Amino acid sequence: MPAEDDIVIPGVPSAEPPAREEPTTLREPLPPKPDQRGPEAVSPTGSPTGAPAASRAQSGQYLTTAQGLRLQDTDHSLKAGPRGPILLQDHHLREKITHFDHERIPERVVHARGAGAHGVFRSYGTASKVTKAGFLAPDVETPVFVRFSTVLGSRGSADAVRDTRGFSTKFYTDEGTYDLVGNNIPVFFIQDGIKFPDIVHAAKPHPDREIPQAQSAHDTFWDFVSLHTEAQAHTMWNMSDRGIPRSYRTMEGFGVHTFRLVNADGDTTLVKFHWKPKQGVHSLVWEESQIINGMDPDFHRRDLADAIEAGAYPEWELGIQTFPDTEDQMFEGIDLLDPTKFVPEELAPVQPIGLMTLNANPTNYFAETEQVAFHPGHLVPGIDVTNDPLLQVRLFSYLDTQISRLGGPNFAQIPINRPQAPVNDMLRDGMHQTAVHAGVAPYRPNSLDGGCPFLAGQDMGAFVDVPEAVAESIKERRSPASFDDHYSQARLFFRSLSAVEQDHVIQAYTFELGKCYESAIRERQLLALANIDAGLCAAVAAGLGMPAPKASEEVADQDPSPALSQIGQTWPVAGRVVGIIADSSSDLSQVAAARDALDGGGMVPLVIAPAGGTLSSDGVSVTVQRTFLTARSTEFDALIIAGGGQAAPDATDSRDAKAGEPVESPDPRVALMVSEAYRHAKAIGTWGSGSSVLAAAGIPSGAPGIAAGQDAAAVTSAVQELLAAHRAWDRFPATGVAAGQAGD
Ligand code: HDE
Repeated sequence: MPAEDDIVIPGVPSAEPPAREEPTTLREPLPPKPDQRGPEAVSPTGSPTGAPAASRAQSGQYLTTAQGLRLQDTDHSLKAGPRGPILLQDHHLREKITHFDHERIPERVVHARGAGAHGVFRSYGTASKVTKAGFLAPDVETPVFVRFSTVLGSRGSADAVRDTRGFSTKFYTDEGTYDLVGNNIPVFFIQDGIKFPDIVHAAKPHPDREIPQAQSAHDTFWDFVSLHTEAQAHTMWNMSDRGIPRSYRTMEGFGVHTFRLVNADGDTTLVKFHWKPKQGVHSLVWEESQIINGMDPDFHRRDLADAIEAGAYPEWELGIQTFPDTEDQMFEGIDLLDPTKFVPEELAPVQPIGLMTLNANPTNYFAETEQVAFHPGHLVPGIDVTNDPLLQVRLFSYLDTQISRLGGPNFAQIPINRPQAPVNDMLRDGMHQTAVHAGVAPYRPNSLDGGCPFLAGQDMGAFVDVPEAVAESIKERRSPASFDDHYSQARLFFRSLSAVEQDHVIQAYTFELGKCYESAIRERQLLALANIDAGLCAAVAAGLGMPAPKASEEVADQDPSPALSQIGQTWPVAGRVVGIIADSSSDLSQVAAARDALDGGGMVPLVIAPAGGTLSSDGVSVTVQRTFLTARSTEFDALIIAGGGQAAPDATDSRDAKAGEPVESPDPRVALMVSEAYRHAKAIGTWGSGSSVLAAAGIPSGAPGIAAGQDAAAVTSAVQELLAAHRAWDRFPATGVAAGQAGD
């Protein structure tokens, strides 16, 4: 058996363990951790510099000013005597404080809270028939940077809120940077970008009290979506389990809009982009996400970084749904220019075109994740936009917002934003110019700079706008009639879910509307639900204690899309977190063996014990990562109970309120942890005295998702198998609704 110290638990803060004494030996700054990477060393104009990766990090052994002047003291201001006033002359003090005063930049208007990672995209070449994009040719590898985000919350808000998630990918291709700026939900709230400020104002905290933070469960949000019923389809996805993903690693991603691909012959194809997580699509349950937001507001950020640090590199397959580029831009009755509509996979299969692997954490959050600037208009030859009125407004918005967020027009020169293709753009000067442009003739044509730069032809990699015909028309503010269907896809989505997922949707609407103050808003939203599904409407109305209204519109039924359900398959378990509850009475060789087996399977095993330090007996010792005080069930995807029988000395409500009244056995925090895991449909394994903890937590023996036995190895592998199915949903009988029946 390997020594248990071989197991590396992610979360180590720096490249070397610290010494207990303050270090005094001169040395160069520590390198980044092995799991970290920074932006490529390219110049502001995209040329490879050949500089080492760490060339942008701090250098030298001594503390200096920003001008490189060595300093002797940074803890005392220059004063007139030890008790005297501080002198204006103290340049180091003023520089330090002035820089600090300006450390923050405006956060993103939306998607302010995010987490990023570096990676690589390898193309299968299967898209070559429909696009000439070089990075989609066979076996081309392209560096990428991805930023995931929530939409509503501010920069410091909690991760596990109910919300849409952003999924933005920057491909540093040889032909210029391509950005795919998508979400984890394939439809959007509004059909025309002119309403974006309105939906965002409605969804953000109320302007008077600035509450609630990062939530849609409030009056202004539901006021908007019940008045603009085109928002009902997206809202339905948000109220489903998709609104509370387990991890950024377990989310699908969608380009949302229809894009236009162009191949080498100039033929065009309409497409929708999909990211399919190799880890499977997996969500939290609502109580779990509420606890997480208090226990660990950084849950998703930590999860992504830990998984990468542990070598469990998350992967997504990029896929496309393709549609003929017809004049009406419709497919099977679905308007491809309406961003509130998606195309079920059963009608147009998602064809895989490449694999993305995220394999390095950023070295510096601010430099990379905060300063990265995406734009749906960053295109490459072979990928073009369509006239989707939401996309058209985005094409304006992103460039505009970066100018104020990143302090001027030169944000493309920030290292994370630098293209890895030569840039010769004739854009000059401006705030924070870091290029040193040569020559005298930044205009075209010129003769003084030798005519440089030249225009490229189509055969030299130039981007050529697709010469799309624009129908003769009148100038007007109006949407096409096909945009009037606001309910059929919300119905399609709801009716495609399994009964347990439908129960979650009912719970989410009932919770959110239950948080609204105004009954008129609740009534209006119930009217929308009546048009979507009478059973759903009746169940939510019952929870609100309100009458269920009748449908007011005839809504077309569509075939359900089984691909929309997240349940019923198995997925890889790498990166999943398993808590092992143990104490000094546990058989530690079994605990160590379980840790090794889980670690060997790519999971992260964390030992939870009455106190920190090490558990030792019979010559075996096991390092403790969590204690009954610090642990909460929400950190773990599964629990193994290998002890925890006796209450620890701090198991009293005066020392840890969650212990409640003192009891002798088991420790009440263990019983709480296990009962929460049970309620959240998580796998639980037990051996030895562990089964008594199950009984104390009120868990029936033989319940689904429980692996109990005397053989620790068999229990561990059974837990691993249960984890592969994500949750034991059959633990609780699902009600769902008899779609369209109840309430009729
Ligand atoms: Fe965005 N959006 N958006 N959006 N969006 C921004 O750009 C905007 C929309 C999305 O990780 C902002 O750099 C308008 C759809 C993501 O840095 C801003 C409209 C989709 C991110 C902006 C939309 C998105 C943003 C804020 C309606 C999914 C985070 C800061 C026309 C396809 C990118 C910034 C990151 C960010 C505007 C609608 C996704 C204000 C006007 C639809 C993932 O420019």
